[in-house]
Amino acid sequence: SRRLKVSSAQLGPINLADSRASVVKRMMEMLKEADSRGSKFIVFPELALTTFFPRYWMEDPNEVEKYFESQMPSPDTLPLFELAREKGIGFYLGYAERTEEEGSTHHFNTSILVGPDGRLIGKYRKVHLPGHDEHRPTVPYQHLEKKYFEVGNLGFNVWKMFKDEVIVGQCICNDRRWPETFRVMALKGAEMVVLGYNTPSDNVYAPHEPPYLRVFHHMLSLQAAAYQNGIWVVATAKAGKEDGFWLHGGSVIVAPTGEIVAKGTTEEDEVISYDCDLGLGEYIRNTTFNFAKHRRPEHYKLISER
Ligand code: CDT
Repeated sequence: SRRLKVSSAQLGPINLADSRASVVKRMMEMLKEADSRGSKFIVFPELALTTFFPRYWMEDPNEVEKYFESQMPSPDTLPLFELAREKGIGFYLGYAERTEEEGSTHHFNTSILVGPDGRLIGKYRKVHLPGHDEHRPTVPYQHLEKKYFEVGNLGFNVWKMFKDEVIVGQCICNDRRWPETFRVMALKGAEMVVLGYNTPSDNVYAPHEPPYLRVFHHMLSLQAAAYQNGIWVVATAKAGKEDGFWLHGGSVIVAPTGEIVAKGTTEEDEVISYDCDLGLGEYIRNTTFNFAKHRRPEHYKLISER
């Protein structure tokens, strides 16, 4: 059967004082660990190179720019790309992207898929940007993704990876809470969807929501998405307390049956791995969720209109 050994490489906290080079070093250590387990594909978190900076209100555009990458690989990330290529490992990486397009500068919350040969295979720019764009002086921290990023302009796509053995889709953090994200990629043939996330343990808009419920909603979304589309889902956290601001862990690998087959137990740098049977989702996609046979898109029109 077709198999792919996958690892999720969760990062513990990245504080404001931590350099990109120090973070890349941590990622390289985890890549070596994944390699020693025989993994061929590693999923790193969203905005993996810096602290989760959208929690900070910044008025000076030059201060904001410090968190963005204008090229990838960048000088700081190049050693990670080189090590991955040397080991023949593909990966997913999230970062803040600054790009010049049609004569103006744009900022996106971006992820890329890199093949085991070091080639850039695919890019995704986050579509569902949570939070707000105005300063909220009364809350303990901000969630300014709507201020610092534009809505992604590339849509939800899928790519053939590993000698065309598997069709992989990618998304980022809040996208995982929206069923449409996974359904569009599944309709394009995705067999595995990978993503990174930074999720505060408390809900700044609803302080009564306890941390356990935040983790439950995270798992619920991923498990439902995996089962309802017959796909593997790999989700990787940036976790722990970044300068005191708590992000929950719970990195997981979910089978197309909706079952969790590997799960992180810490909020620190941690690698979890699983040898995925890529054919496992076929029976689901051929029976209960046989899209061609059973979907009724004529009754779903409202979804794309509103
Ligand atoms: N990074 C990210 O998208 N985090 C959001 C937090 C939402 S609370 C404003 C998430 O959905 O996990």
